[in-house]
Amino acid sequence: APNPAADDEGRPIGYGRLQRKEDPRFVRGRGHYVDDITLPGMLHGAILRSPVAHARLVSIDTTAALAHPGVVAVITGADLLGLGLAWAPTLSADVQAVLVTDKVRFQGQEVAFVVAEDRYAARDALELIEVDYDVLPPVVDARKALDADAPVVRDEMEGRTDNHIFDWEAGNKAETDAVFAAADVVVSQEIVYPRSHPAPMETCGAVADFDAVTGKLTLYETSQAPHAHRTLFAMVAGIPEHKIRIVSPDIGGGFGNKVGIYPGYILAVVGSIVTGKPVKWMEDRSENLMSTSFARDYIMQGEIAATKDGRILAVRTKVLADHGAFNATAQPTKYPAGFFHIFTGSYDLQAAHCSVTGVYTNKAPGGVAYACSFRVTEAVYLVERLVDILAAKLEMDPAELRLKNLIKPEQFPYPNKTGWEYDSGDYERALRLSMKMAGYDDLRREQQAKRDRGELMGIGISFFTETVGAGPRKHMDIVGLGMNDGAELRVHPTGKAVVRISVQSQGQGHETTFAQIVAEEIGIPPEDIDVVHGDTDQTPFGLGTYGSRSTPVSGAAVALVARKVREKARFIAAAMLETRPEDLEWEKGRWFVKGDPSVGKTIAEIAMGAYGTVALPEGIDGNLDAEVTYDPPNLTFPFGAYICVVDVDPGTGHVTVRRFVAVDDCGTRINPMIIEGQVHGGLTDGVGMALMQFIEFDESGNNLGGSFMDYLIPTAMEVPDWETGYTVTPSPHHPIGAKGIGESATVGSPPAIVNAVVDALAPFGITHMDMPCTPARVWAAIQGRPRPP
Ligand code: PCD
Repeated sequence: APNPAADDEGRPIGYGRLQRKEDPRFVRGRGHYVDDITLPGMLHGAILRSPVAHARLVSIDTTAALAHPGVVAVITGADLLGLGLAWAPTLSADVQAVLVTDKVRFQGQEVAFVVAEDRYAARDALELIEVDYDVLPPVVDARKALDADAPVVRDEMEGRTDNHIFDWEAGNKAETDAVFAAADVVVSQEIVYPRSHPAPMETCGAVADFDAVTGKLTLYETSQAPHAHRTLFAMVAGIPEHKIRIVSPDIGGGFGNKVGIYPGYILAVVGSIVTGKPVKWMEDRSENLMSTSFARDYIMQGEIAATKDGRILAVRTKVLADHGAFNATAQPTKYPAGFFHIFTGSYDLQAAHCSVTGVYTNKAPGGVAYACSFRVTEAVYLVERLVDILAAKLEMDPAELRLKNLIKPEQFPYPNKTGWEYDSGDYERALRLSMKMAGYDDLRREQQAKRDRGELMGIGISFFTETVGAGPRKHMDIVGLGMNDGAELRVHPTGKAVVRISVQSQGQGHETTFAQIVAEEIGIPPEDIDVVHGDTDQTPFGLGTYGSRSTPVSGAAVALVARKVREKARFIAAAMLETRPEDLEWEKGRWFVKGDPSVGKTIAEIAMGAYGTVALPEGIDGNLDAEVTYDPPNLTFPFGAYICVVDVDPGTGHVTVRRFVAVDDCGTRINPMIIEGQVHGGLTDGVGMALMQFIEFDESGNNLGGSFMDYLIPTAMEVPDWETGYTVTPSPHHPIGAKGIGESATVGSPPAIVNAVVDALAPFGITHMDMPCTPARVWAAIQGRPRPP
């Protein structure tokens, strides 16, 4: 079979740049999303949301809404209290109000649910619900959340008198403080990673269909983790788990936004139980931006210590984490700040320490890992900004400073100072390649020439290490569920195969890449392998797609299940050839007799044999199927070197990203075309975060980013032609050596862009600027400062 990627793209895996199998249906408009689902007799739900951020609920009158033509039911918090469903557990051992019972805690919070014959009637009836709010002063600024006089957001919790959620730390404080005390140079900076939102193209929604006769609930929902949702629904709603089927059909982007269980999903289920009909709920864009999981919102006080000749010794940081009104952040149980403790970055340090304090505020709940494996994004941004600030202080070139401090290839597996073991890396090679691709020295010369003319050009570097593939059951779980994944492979009699996987694609192309993994392992062409996912009745249990874990965990499961089938095929082939299994040798797609290659059986022949009449050896049953559940021994640590070139207009403060070079290393590359697409998407996202998008609130707690007029997302107009490169450093513990790639570029690009903007403004004496670097902020930053000579 053709393998166009074989020679120049690292180790070839299953047909390289294969066109995506899912695209024929997407480009023809034949995708099937939640909102495309219409069931007989289906009703429509709509949510009434609070216009204020903090208020006591005095009364709620639904009489007029109920009388509105087409309205079938109106559900309030009081109704849910009666059903024991007013509060639902979050993914972080907190609870969240499904509908307000006592107090509104953020603007846009769910207050009532209308079920009607069509979506227009449901929406119209919302206007007829009369709610009396007793408005309270909100706490909006996390810095004020722990003040003695701050309003207490969660006063419904027994004995609670403040907004403190957790304190968490990693690393060794005493050791770190000692290194800092003895260091020649220390720089410190408050660095804010502002609140942002994943804003997937498709908003969240669900169709709930509860069959009162069979007692079975079928729930179609926009979910990145259908199996985990099934278990949680069983626990929350008391429906037996085997009576719940979750279907996550085509999903129009997840980016972390579809990991959690939102009140809307639960309300659709309640609506279906109450009315006895299927109920659809689909949120609109503003609802998505205002009420579903936000990301980031970390205020980080960071410090870095070094010798005067630029040897980095230690980093430390204190973080204030704003979790909004309910702690609904999706992180492995042991890590309330996710994988933030990889803030030691890609450098060989003597010591490190971080402490994170989480607080409640009157803002939407969440703290989701938006295109980020559990807070890696914040961690990478922190250290990469600090390294640049240190470079400025030492008057060293930021590339040179990095090259001097990167972990060396021979140091892997590298135990960092906060408990991670980096699996593999060759950092200097990646950074040198990015510098070569960018023409780094020429860029610096160009910059100098422009500075001499008073023009503002900036070059920004970031070097990042991610930690993806959560995760080993000895280290992590989400709500008690170990983060493992199952895979089942069936080869039919005619040699065509179906692989059932536990993860759920939201656009990443799993139907293609997972078929490629199987193809590589057993030699059936990818077009003959169907990948089934997103339906809990049809797939093995697993924790879902986020944190770039599909390839590291589920991809490994798929490689191993294919190897299991291959091994079984050896026994069947031996029976067919009347020889011993140990006398057979494998070549892609075929077992043959050692020393006599002309005598053998292809996988298709073996499949037919398995289902045929040949006598099978003891312990081998008559099929060519296998299943596995994979527990990864470690996470994978992809890395990359990014270089960004910007021009800044001093008159308007406008930043143009002129060039962007991205060198990524995700170990063995399955489909280079898909990888490039993943990187392009992530880089574009990074431009959004660095330059334009953030969810801001006014002092009353009004969300100022509740539409795409205010929450700006980048388009093709704002981004350059991406220049991508790669190195291949396989993961030593992954069956095919692959690491994740899906989030690398969102993690690595914001610091490169901000470093470039700050570098452009360096002649003004500017050493730091918080994201997003909007024209207004950039312009304001240079006002009143002497113009560069
Ligand atoms: N790959 C290859 N090779 C390698 C790796 C990888 O080929 N080495 C590929 C695979 O297979 C797939 C992709 O690539 O297909 C990706 O992968 P990964 O890395 O594993 O990842 P996943 O898991 O699959 O996915 C996830 C991610 C995330 S996480 C995110 S955000 C984002 C990304 O993904 N999202 C999205 N990307 C994307 N894309 C699209 N289209 N859409 C979406 O939504 Mo989170 O946590 O959720 O926040």
